[in-house]
Amino acid sequence: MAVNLPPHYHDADARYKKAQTPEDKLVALKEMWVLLPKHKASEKVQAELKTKISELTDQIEQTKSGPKKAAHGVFKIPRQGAGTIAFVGPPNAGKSSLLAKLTKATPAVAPYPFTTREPIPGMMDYEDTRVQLIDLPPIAAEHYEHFITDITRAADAAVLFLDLADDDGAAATQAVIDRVKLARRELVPPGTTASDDPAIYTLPTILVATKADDEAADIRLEIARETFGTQFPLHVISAERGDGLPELRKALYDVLGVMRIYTKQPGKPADMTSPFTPLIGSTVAELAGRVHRDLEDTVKSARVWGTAVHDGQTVGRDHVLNDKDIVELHT
Ligand SMILES: Nc1nc2c(ncn2[C@@H]2O[C@H](COP(=O)(O)OP(=O)(O)OP(=O)(O)O)[C@@H](O)[C@H]2O)c(=O)[nH]1
Ligand SMILES: [Mg+2]
Repeated sequence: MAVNLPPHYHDADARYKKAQTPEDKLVALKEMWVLLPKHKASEKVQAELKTKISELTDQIEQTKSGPKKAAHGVFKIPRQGAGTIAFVGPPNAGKSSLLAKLTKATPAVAPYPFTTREPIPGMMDYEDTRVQLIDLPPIAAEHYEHFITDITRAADAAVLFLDLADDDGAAATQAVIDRVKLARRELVPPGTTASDDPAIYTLPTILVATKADDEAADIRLEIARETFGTQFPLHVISAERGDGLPELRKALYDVLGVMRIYTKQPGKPADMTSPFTPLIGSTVAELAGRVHRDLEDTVKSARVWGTAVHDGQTVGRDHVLNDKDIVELHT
């Protein structure tokens, strides 16, 4: 879709391109953000601009906090699967234990805090899709690894942990929310619209209360519900006994807000083994862009088998697809 941009926007864009310092670039980008018309047709430009502003803000702050801490991109983890979910939580809460339960990854687990020092990815199978989970070092008021800021921006959602074996579990979890906020990461319930401030990165979040097998877990769970019950969807689990894990797997897939679309070639059966996973509400053109970059512009129509269509019905490039549709793209 074409976006009509006001002339001042192009002036700011020119200043951005000429700017020599990150600070000047950021000023120009923020002007562009204010001038950009915010509607459906400009969604892609909005997203690109937001990412640039967020990245540059992080970069400037990391440089300020000393060259040693500006470890930009040291732990860049390539995205894989239907989406990426970052584990944020207090020390010793059972983050690595959960990763070990849900994926084939083998992180160190130990009965003392600060065991995990680096991000550790793992792939969780969910039906015929896979979700990338990233275990992270613990977060506390006085303990924050700066690379977490980068890893969380690259994530689509977060799991926030609460330790039901710890009397101070709720306070420790609140400290995590507050600490990531200082790094401009806002943990919000799924379905919340993103912050208007492009420097703030919004992460749809599921709260996971761990160690439900602990003998005093029930009373601490009451406190957790009172503190966070309305703030985030809550899942109560025990990595040790396996309680709540099937439900959590589903929630981790659902929080990504994607659907499964199977593609087929004309005259051939559909490939039902590895679906594409565009965001719910995506059109034929958006799916085509995931199949191949160039296809997003060149696709003209599609034949669709699934819900809301007759089998094999021909639809246009702006047709909105539904979960589990089978699609044959035509250029
Ligand atoms: N009782 C019980 N203990 C658990 C459970 N999950 C983890 N633990 C224990 O909690 C301790 C910490 O587990 P980790 O998985 O290392 O916790 P973490 O959050 O990754 O810890 P850090 O990396 O240090 O932040 C270990 O002794 C685990 O065995 C559980 O479901 N029940
Ligand atoms: Mg750990």
